[in-house]
Amino acid sequence: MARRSSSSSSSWWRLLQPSYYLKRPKRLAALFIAFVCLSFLFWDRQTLVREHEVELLKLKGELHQLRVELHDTKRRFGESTEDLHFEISKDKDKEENHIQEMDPLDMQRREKVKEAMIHAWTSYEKYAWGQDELQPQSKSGTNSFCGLGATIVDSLDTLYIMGLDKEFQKAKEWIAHSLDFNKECEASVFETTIRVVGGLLSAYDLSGDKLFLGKAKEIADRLLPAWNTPSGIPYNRINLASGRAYNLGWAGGNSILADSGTEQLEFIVLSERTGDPRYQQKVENVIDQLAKVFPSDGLLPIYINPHTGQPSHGTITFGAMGDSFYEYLLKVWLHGNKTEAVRHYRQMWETSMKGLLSLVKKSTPSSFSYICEKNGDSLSDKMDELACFAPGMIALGSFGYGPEDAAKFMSLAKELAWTCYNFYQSTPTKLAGENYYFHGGQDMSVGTSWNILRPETVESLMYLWRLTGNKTYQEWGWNIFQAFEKNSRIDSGYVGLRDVNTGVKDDMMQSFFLAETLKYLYLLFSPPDVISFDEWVFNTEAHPLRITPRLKQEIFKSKEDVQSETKTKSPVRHLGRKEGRSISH
Ligand code: DMJ
Repeated sequence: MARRSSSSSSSWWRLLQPSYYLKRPKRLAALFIAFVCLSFLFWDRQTLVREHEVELLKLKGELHQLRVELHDTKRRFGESTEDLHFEISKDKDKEENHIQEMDPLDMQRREKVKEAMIHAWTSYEKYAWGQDELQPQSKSGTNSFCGLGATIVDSLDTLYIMGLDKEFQKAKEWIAHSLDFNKECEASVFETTIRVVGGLLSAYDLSGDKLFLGKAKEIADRLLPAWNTPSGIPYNRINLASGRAYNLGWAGGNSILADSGTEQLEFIVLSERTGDPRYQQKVENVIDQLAKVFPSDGLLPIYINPHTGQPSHGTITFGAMGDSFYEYLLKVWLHGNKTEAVRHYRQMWETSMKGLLSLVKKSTPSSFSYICEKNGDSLSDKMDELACFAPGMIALGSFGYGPEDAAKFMSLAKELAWTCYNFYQSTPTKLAGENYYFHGGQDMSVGTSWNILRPETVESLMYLWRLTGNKTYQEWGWNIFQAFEKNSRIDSGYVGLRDVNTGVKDDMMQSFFLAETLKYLYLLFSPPDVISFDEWVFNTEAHPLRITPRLKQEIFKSKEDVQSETKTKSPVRHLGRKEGRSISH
């Protein structure tokens, strides 16, 4: 018996030896026929699967179309369409992932990013559930945002967009039963708005679940007293339980520009979704006050006096403490559908862009464009990685200009993105430091050398890829992702680096890594229709908020405004991937 089985296995083995077929035409022919038959069987099966997939997609498309028609019919007959509206958008966003013909390489990369999100999320779930952030090396949690479960709230929309439904449901349950805002704790108005209010509103806009809207309103109500200052420029800290608001001593009692000018998007959306105008009024008043003191170059120092509303002292910068004020001027305009009601935001943004041009210099010897900071009258050759959101913002805003300016700004956006990418490429770990100095003849050199998993550069790459169609930006993003995988991934999550030169790790997984860095990377490898720029605007923490149809917006406008309203320039045009041009870098 044993001999028979060993002789039969040796005869099978002979079939695999080339010598078995040498000078034996019949055996060769049999082999060839077997090969053709197997290939046919395989091909046939693949074709069947593909045909089924196409059929399925067609049916889903038809279903979607029927829902849209039902939605229109209901609207025409004056019935509520709210539930249906969200049903449609949910299905649409999910299906678009599949409907688009995805490049297999993009698909593979997107899966890797999704896997990174699962790793980050499950690590947080295991070691820090319910706390603000995970400390992966200590395998414990820490509360830097008053214990509001910042990682959970910040991750909601990323989980939703990636289709991680089970995880999204668990996060939702926690928000329903354990998220408590009544905390005797000093919170940052800015951080709480962009992460918590923004995260909850985005989850509401994506899922339609009213739980999120209710919670967003609850925390925003606790933040509102911060705007009760003589000028209406908010205090930047607030006690969540008592509502006592104040500014920090190190800022000399001043309010910080970015902290005061980065609540507009979230609070306007909250007013629109709830029908309560108070939130919108508070934050729009801030812009009205700043418009009164806005300089001709549109550049404000980082400190503003909340009593007088006057710019105080401090650096002018597109980096820390200045950055998102400029970002929101553009984004409120986009979110308001570029209508007359929000025209002044665009005007202020364009003025600031003139100012930005006056800060741009080129390094030697390699001609990297960079954005200087300004102290008094002198420029300092320093740029934060935080300012690397600017290439994306400039590219996004370039479409509102006439052709000549649009080309000029788009080309500046590309140059700055190249610089930011080189912030990463120029270090031994291929991860960027916190800021860079430019010295004559030496191009860039790292200043503060930590990396805390920040998103700004991949954010800009996502915008540039979508707006130019150039796949080079995807390659750059992929290289950055791989550097995170190599240096920052450990068994219990992702950590930052204390030093990008040595690779020494820190002990913190920032919530914006899940909210922003991984989301922007995921979208970098997704079809541009997934959270399309035509329908969504990202807040500064990467939470997409739905662009509001004009009719709803008019609730808060005066009659005169509505009458004089005209649509401004043509909508942003998003290039298809094939339309992209090659870039010289
Ligand atoms: C985020 O909280 C936001 O992007 C903010 O605008 C700037 N800082 C971090 C990410 O670096």
